[in-house]
Amino acid sequence: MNTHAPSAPPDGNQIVTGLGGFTLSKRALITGVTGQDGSYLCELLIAKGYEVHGIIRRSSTFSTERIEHLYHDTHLPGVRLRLHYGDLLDASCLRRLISECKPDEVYNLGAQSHVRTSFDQPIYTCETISLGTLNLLEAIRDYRDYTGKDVRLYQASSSEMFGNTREVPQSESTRFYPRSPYACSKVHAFWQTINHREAFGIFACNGILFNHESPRRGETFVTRKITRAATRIKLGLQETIYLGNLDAQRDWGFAGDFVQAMWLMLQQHDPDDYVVATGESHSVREFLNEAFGYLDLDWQPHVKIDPKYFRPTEVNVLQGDASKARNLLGWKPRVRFNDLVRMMIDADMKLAQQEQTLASAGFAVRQGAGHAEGVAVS
Ligand code: NAP
Ligand code: F7E
Repeated sequence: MNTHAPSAPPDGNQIVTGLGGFTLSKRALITGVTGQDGSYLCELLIAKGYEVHGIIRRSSTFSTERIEHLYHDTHLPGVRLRLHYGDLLDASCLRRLISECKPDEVYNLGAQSHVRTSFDQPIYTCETISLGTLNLLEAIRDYRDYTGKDVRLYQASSSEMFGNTREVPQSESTRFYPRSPYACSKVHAFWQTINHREAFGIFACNGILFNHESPRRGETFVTRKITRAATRIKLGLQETIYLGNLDAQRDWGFAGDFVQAMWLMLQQHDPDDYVVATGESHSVREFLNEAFGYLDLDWQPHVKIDPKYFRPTEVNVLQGDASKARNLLGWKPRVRFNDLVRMMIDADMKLAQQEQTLASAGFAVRQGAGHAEGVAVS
């Protein structure tokens, strides 16, 4: 494996000096590299001069759309992103990848991350999140025990763990009350991470991240479902969007800001757990107002309620208090709610315009998740 940095990374912090005065870049291993956060984190780490290794699942179609712009033929010199097949459920593969990649930092972002889906697939959700995290922690522990090399771990914990709490805003000291198989699994992974830290001295941090969105957000999460539908409605490609609970409130931030906090946690002297949030909470209804309003549209005639999008147990209000991250990590969000909505609408408008061009040329156009309700469980 080529570990030599081809050129000086922009952030001098990230250089470690090897034997003989070579500069070696830090190495990171990311699970969930093909997801929304994985793609932003990959960009951040590459910009900081890291050599990034990503674990992808084998699939009959490509799942690398979000990181295509970062991927180059690994036969070329100086390549910074390398992809490996693997799965969080495959413990032996994780062990092998850690001993081959020799990462300084591991970011565990892989998960069945859809809360509504977790009610339909609770066991699979639990396996990927709870067992998957434990598989990774154990691989790191064994690697450290055999080689003496410390590996730092970031665990993607979630505000969903606060669930039905009555405390607003929620901070690191708020009691968890998970309300879905997804959230229960994340609570298990959260404590497993802390236990490996306390029992085995692993440098492992939980980032308790509140909802964060972007133009790369999966199309069945409510924000992207709305921005995809609103732009398609604006161009006459779609008439209606079917949604569930419009009263739920979320603290929505920008994924590009949130991955900075992940990295900062692993640069500290001691491992710890941090809430990462904007501190601002809005309802799904307000998101609709903002998104359709930006397009000079009234959302009401276009939105229909479909009970299948209600959750058996809902999380009503999430609003984070990220004082600890602000004070200890120096982290703060740059993108506020209105700008986030506009960023997503602007990006989806480009997509809708491409679809319109294709449609007018007689090509079949893929329908947005907000329209293809028959298939998508969102
Ligand atoms: P996402 O877009 O849904 O991406 C999930 C990633 O996990 C994908 O790369 C997926 O691979 C991978 N994955 C799924 N099952 C896997 C398995 N068994 N083994 C290995 N990889 C697997 O999620 P995200 O929004 O980027 O979120 C990243 C992490 O943060 C997740 O753990 C999520 O639960 C957590 N989180 C997210 C938020 C948020 O608001 N975004 C907030 C708090 C916590 P494929 O591409 O092959 O499906
Ligand atoms: O739902 C309501 C829904 O699916 C937000 C994941 O990244 O953030 C995300 O989980 C709210 C809920 O995200 C629809 O009932 C109404 O109250 O966009 P969502 P989520 O469940 O908050 C957390 C922090 C994570 O950790 C997760 O990985 O919107 N809602 N109507 C709807 N939601 C969806 N998906 N679809 C609807 O039609």
